[in-house]
Amino acid sequence: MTPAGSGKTSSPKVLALSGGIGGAKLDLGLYHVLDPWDLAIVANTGDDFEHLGLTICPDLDTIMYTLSATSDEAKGWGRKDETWACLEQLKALGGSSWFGLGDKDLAVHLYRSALLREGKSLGEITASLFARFGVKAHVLPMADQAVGTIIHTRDGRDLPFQHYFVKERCAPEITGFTYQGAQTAKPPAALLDIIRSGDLRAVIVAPSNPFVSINPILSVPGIRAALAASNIPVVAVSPLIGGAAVKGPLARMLVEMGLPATNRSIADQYKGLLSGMVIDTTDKGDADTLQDLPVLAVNTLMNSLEDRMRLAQDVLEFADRLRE
Ligand code: FO1
Repeated sequence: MTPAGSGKTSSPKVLALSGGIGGAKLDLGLYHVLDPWDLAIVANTGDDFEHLGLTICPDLDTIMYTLSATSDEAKGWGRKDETWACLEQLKALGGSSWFGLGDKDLAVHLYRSALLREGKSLGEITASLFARFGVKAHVLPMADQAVGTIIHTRDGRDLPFQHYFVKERCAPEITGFTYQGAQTAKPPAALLDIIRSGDLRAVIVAPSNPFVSINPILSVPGIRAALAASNIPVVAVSPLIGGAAVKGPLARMLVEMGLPATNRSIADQYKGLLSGMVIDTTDKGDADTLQDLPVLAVNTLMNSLEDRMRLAQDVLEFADRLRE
């Protein structure tokens, strides 16, 4: 079985469920320790939005820039060596400039949006973009249809994710999430083929935010069920270290939702799905609260490429042991 749009003849061996910045770090480690075509990534598109007439897919783009070594590593999103002439001109005109669109990045949004208007699917466009960036892995959006993460706030508003995250800098207190459009979205056929191929060695839930990166993927009908029905080890890497997120509002979100900022809370988000969990050495003691799950405690902080590769290798070996 060959996933549509790829240049590869055999089925992937590892599937990662991934959000943007933190997820992409582990994706890169996996990309380097595996034959790249053995890696498939299903990316969150719940952060996607329409802005200035363009369709923006931040997590897909973050993964694409990261795997093609064209990302701004300091920010974790956008392109390296970026210029901002268009945004500056837009600002001078009094246009909307709260979302940081660099000139190089804009080319991707223009390309994608034009092809969507011509009737191409997001999956087809994604395959074409990743190929043009020279990425040799199968990267699939979680659905071709729009599924938008909506943040419900204590002050009674329903904010699209980027409005909460970038425009309001995660300030509003949250009370819950809705994945708008999920009920009618369809899982990509290529993804179900990969899960059912019998060729997968492991499914890895990247250290992304469960509420706004992984649960949106699992909200697409059929994806969670296909994973739960398979006998492939599913291993989650916790995005928390010592009760704090490496980046982003996860710890605050947990507290605002009335949940402790612990690895137990992360595991609970993936109930019925996990074969094991990888936590940071700092949190070794949490194994007591995760007695229903095999746990691997290793260094999960990924500062360098070596860290990303080492963690990827640790996670794969852990999954192999769970399979035995
Ligand atoms: N994050 C910000 O904090 N500010 C921005 O202005 C911003 C612009 C942006 C443009 C393109 C893109 O692909 C990502 C961008 N991000 C920005 C990151 C993005 O909001 C988040 O990384 C994800 O949606 C969360 O995973």
